[in-house]
Amino acid sequence: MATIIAGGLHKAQEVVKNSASKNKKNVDLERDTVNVQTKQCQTADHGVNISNPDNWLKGVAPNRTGASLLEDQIAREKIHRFDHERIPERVVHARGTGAFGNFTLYESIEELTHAGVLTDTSRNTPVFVRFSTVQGSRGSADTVRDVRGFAVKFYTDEGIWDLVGNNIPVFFVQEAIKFPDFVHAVKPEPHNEVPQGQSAHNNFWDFVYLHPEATHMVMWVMSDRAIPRSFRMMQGFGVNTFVLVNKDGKRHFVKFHWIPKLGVHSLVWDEALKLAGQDPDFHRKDLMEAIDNKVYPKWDLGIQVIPEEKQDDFEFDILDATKVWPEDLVPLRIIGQLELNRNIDEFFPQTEQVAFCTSHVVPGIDFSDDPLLQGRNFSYFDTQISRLGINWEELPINRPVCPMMNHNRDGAMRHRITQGTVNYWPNRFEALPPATPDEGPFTTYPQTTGDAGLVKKRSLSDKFREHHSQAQLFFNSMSAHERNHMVKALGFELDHCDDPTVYERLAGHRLVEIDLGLAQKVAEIVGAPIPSKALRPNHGRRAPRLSQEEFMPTTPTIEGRRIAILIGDGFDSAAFYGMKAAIKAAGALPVVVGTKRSPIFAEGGASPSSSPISKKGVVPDHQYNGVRSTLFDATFIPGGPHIQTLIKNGQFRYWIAETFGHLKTLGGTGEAADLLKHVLGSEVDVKVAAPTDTAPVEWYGVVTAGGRQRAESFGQGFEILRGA
Ligand code: HDD
Repeated sequence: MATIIAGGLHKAQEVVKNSASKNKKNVDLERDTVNVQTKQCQTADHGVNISNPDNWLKGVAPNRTGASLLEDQIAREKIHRFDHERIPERVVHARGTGAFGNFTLYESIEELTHAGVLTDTSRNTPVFVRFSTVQGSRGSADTVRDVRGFAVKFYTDEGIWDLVGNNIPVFFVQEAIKFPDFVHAVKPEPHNEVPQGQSAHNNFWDFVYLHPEATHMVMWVMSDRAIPRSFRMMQGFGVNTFVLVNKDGKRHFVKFHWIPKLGVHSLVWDEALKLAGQDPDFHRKDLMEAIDNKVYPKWDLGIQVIPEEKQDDFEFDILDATKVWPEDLVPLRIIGQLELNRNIDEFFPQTEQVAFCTSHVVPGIDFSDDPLLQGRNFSYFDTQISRLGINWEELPINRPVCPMMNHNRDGAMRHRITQGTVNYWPNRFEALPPATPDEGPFTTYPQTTGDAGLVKKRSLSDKFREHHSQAQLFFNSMSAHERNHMVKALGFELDHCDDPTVYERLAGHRLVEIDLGLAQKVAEIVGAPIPSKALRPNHGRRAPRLSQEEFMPTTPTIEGRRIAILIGDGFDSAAFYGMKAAIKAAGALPVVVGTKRSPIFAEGGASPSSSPISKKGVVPDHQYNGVRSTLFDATFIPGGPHIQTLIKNGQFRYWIAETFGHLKTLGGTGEAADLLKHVLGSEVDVKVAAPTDTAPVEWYGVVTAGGRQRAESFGQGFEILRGA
């Protein structure tokens, strides 16, 4: 993966220096940023220089080691500090990674809100984004089947706005009070703490059966959305229903969406499984690498808006987080762009200590009565106290970039020193008075209940009780291969449930509520009685944009993709350099994988004289045993006599077969066709492409059938692998 340290200065720090004038949060963080790569000598935490950080002070007799002395305050400090390095991991979303960036607006939505961040098109609002998985603990793998968190902290001129969303637009439960039950059920089981990073176990599926409101979300989690190719290639959703308030005090209901410019793409399940072992940090490294290579990930911000007077016009309750607002009913409007362009400097003080809070909104944005959101607004602040202490908002990553001043004081680890003799309001100096209307304070929308007969009840409105219509809508909207993947995902998960009550009820009841064919297929796979009757008719409706295939970029692109080039001694240098340059020119990352990591020479013994490394040969980025095809989006093999070496090597043959099996593009020139045909057999379609501007050598494009037929060729890929 990419080199992180460049000439002593982290690349991210160079960006800070360059963009310091533009990004207020970068400037703010510089106050607390130091660089370890200086020649300053080590000191103790209280500043005293230390000459021996390696040996504990001892009472030493001649030629003896001697007893270690408790007196050694330097050794004790080092051990004390170490003993207390860990803080509680997040109770959910423990595994994650973050990056800095900016948010800009394409257009003002001042008719909907008076929030500066959504109306001032000249602003460049700093952001910090943390992506995460939900179930696994901090050290779990990135590519597990799970929901991904997509939490955005906007450092606006009016304070922090935290939009804490996921890559799936709906949620498992409707009431916040159900969240602990849900999390207990999905997390490792209490008696043995198994499984890690998976929902494939009895308790989760038992919960799903017993909570029909989880059905819709479960369909999404069993779809390809739950195994994204990259954080850069997934959608984000605020999920909850928020409120926008304009300067005239009128409110609209709103849902927020992030749409990736690179399109929405997923791994196939076999890749996800292998990557979890081969490179558990796959997504984390992918994000850092893209930013280091200046292929900055970008998302459009979209909003769906429902005016207050239309809130009852839908068959679902618009405050129900288990429902989407179908885009044919509530169109999506694109208003702004998020770009991530700076990697973190240090994981703990930034990604681990960043603390999001759904209750952090800015004037012009407010909360609806969405019952899940109301509960979240209590929970996040509370959990940060347990993770970080009461002064968590003072930490550099969490503090706002606008002025912050009030009479809240003290608590463990208070940093701020406030001068003056009063710490209460009102006071005789009129110090820190409340904001006047001209100072743009946050004012809660003066909502009236409108109900004369208001009673206190633990309940939800009637529309919250319909749980299957949108699950059907989602399933109906999938392409054939997406459905096929869902059948397999359900098969995998339920195979890990050994309690027949769990898998029989799921297949025989819950899935039959969605689609009889789906239930029958899954029942057969997992050994449950095969249902014969649908429990409800399929309404047959579809919403195309629920399928991630609808999010392909309008112009196909390989930008930001990792492409392996396989070589051994005797490769064709014209093809190698030509394709490498073409890959770079298209914004992708060529990674050379060789038979060894010492210099490899082209056919004829040397690389062309135009190459700076001609005399030394090509030093590959990796040798073949250090990486696997799963880490790349495509593979290119230049022709030349080296093909004979590759053909004889089982691992290179497996590389070709596996790439084919995972439906990725294989390309080659000249003799490379022999390798491809040797491994993949004659049935596969080896297409010869003419040289183009971006691919200036004649090359063979192979092999997978394109587009929607890809899924079907998946099995075929492995058939051929077995035959090879
Ligand atoms: Fe949550 C973390 C997203 C419902 C309670 N949640 C957390 C994170 C994300 C979400 C992305 C990680 C933030 C980070 O990177 O630090 N949560 C959601 C979404 C939900 C949702 C999209 C449904 C709309 N969450 C939800 C409910 C509750 C919580 C209903 C409690 C009543 N969530 C938490 C938490 C966490 C959290 C326990 C753990 C760590 C943290 O807050 O900071 O408070």
